[in-house]
Amino acid sequence: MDVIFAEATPSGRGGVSIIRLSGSGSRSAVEALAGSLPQPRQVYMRALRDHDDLLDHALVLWFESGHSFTGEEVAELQLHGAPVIVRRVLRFFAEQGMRPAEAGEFTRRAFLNGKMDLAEVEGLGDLLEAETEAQRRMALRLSGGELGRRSEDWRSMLIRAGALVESSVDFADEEVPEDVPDEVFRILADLHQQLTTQISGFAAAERIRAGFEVAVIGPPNAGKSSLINRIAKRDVALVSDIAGTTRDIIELRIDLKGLAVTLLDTAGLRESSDHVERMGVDRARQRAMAADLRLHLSETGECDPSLWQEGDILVRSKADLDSGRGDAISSVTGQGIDQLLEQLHLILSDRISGAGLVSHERQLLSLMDARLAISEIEGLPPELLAEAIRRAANSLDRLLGRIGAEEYLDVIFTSFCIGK
Ligand SMILES: Nc1nc2c(ncn2[C@@H]2O[C@H](COP(=O)(O)OP(=O)(O)O)[C@@H](O)[C@H]2O)c(=O)[nH]1
Ligand SMILES: [Mg+2]
Repeated sequence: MDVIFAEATPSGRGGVSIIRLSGSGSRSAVEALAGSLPQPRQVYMRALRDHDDLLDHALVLWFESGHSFTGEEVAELQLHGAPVIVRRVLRFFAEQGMRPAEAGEFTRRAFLNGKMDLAEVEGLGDLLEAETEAQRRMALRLSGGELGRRSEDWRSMLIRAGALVESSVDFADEEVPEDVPDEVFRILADLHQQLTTQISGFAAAERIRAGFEVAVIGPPNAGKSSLINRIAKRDVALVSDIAGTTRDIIELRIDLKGLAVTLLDTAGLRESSDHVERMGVDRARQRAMAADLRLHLSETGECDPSLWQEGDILVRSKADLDSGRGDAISSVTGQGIDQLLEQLHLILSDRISGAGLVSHERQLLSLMDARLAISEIEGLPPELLAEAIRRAANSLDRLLGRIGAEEYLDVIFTSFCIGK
């Protein structure tokens, strides 16, 4: 494989910038700048010279193939974080005939060299995107190979079941077919159960990864935009006493005590003769229905029953206007808003309590295929049973990207940054 290189740190001015190379020849490429680097995995402080031109003093190191992130020979330079230095060093490598890496190409090589399975790759992508504690924790489990280890356990169950089926075929008398041992069905029922647990934990895990959507809805002038702004501690939405001000849906992404939540500010729900406002209201209704939860806000404490779903929250607004509204919130004084966020957090936390490891649709589909293969196997003749076991094992191979990964690779890696 050709040598690829990229800046691994975000481009721009910083304390330190890291450039990384991968492929056979990475070490000598860096040595051409830094002089001899005898030992792998040892950090050297070196002057970098492009011929006679001193470029920088930098820390450099390299990893031998088989002992690096990508599985290939890898070298890394820690430069002073000035764009002009980075530019010169990148240009030097390009002039040596090396190639700038594409987005995610280092990780792609790690996958192709068997350093990571596809679920770990997805976990790494999640980790790089993680914004909240819950996302970070989940991404670390996935990128740390937990699904791969679980999958190995499932595979050994399938291998054991398969061997038992084979032996019942081998020893069967031509005339009297041997029964498939009960243990086969016990193993497969156990596996079926374990897969079901993972599959049922998908929705919650996916919510942690992608975040929850909470729609703030209610009549015009209820104070929806003011509440969003109060939570944002800045003006994200236009506020006015003119009903019908908010028309498009405005999204506010917040970290709710570790959970990623997108709050949606929507057009006030009312009949309107204004064509554009009506479009806004229709859109608000659709988005609100699809959201994970609706926060119904009004001065009166009423809500539109056609939009109410189990688990929604009903809140009265403008507590400061009327001392009788004890349980109401105020976006002017801030009354009740912390409690409201606390309540929201409790409800959403409850929804992720059964979260499993599987948080990507691709992973879910493989598990569902595996489960389907070993469903309704009672009474199957040994050949069909062996076939079902092979299909289940195939699905687990797909889960880890051992087969059928090609169609996913481009999608996964284009969402990675260059340099990862
Ligand atoms: N006194 C008081 N006025 C509020 C409060 N929240 C919003 N308002 C006012 O109510 C009007 C409508 O607010 P807005 O946030 O645009 O409501 P929306 O149409 O539901 O988005 C504006 O004049 C706000 O200043 C509140 O908690 N207390
Ligand atoms: Mg509004």
